[in-house]
Amino acid sequence: MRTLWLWSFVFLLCPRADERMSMAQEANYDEAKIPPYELPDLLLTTGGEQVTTAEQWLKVRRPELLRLFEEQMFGRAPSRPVDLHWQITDEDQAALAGRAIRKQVTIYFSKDRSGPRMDLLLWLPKSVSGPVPVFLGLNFVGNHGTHPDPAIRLTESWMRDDDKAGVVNNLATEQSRGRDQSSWPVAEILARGYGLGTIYYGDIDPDFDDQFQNGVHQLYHGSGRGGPTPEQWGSIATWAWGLSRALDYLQTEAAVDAKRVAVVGHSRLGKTAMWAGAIDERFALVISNNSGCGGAALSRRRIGETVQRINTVFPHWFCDNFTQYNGREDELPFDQHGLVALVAPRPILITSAEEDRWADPRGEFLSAFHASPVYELLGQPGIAGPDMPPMHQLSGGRIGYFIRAGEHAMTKMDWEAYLEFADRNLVRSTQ
Ligand code: GTR
Repeated sequence: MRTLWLWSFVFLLCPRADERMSMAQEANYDEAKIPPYELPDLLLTTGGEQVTTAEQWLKVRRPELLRLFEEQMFGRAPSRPVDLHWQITDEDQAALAGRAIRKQVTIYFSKDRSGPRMDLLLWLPKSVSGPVPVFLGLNFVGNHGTHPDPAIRLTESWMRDDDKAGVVNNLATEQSRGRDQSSWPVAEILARGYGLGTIYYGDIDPDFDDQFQNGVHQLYHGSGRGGPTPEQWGSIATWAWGLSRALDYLQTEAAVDAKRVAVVGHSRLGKTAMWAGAIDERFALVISNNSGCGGAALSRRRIGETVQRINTVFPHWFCDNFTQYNGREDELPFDQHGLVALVAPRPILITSAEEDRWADPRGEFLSAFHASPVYELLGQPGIAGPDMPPMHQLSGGRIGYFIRAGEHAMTKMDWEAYLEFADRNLVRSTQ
């Protein structure tokens, strides 16, 4: 089912029929056909120096690796705009039959309120007093698509047409309210004492290749100013930038413990959550769900989606420099275990789905395993061995791993793992 969906999507986006066919034939799912590869040593600097202390990792190797990921893969994003500001447009102290506080906050990226902006939907538990830890994640469907509550504003941003789901002329309609509520079990999250913040990713940057003219890119490119240079932000870095701007707001929200914000995402937004957590150390915990190629999966395994395939079908996701590695994974100065390691010593949870072979569950697990030496250097337990754990069992230490049966999706069962991992790792600070 997912494969069918995926290929119809590819066929729509990909320009030439012969190219499409060759990519379909290219995808490998056979472990025996993985070419031999060697992962770059995380504890070796580009200058050939061995990293043996936590200080060396934090002061030398981490900044170097972060810069490589930035310049060669995701692209550099601007800093916080000076005129960033927000307005609370809705606050209900007795939402969900009195169990929740619901807030809606419009975050403006410039002074001009008719310019680019994003809407944050924030749920806080009523049962807990004092600042609460919060999960923060982008959604695919508009905030109104994450929950049936009629008070949630319908997004006005561009959306991919989908008649059945109630998206017509690239705009959401009432019919799309709550259409993806299974990905966002709000009641369970609140009952466990956590808040949840979510934003439609298309508010920040609509997900199609428009040469960086729309969304927040309007403020930086276009109108004769030229698109991003080869090492400047692609869409994933842009969405991650939006998550940081949401955190800027959350830091001012008294009901939120901004030192305990977990950034979470599924699929392309799982890649985004990882990059957001790597680049912005204010995120206390990172959760990557089915993030696959460009997320948790090791690129050198070339199982399912490859670097060439992702850069061809989604040319706007990464910075232009990343196309140099199409079909040349061995020349990458890093692999995705490095992205996991950039989160260290903060906790990170990688979750996979058994049937999601396109995202290479084993490659996602191996990234977590191969990032472990960095965690251990920093005095934190990683993943103990190279064998995948049994299904439905949260394993690991400060790097967690969880695999469930089923397809590519973010489900209630995944959320149970997130909540358990957060309970173990997102401990209230003593100050
Ligand atoms: C697929 C893409 C994956 C993944 C997925 C998603 O088409 O190949 O990398 O990100 O989309 O975001 O649903």
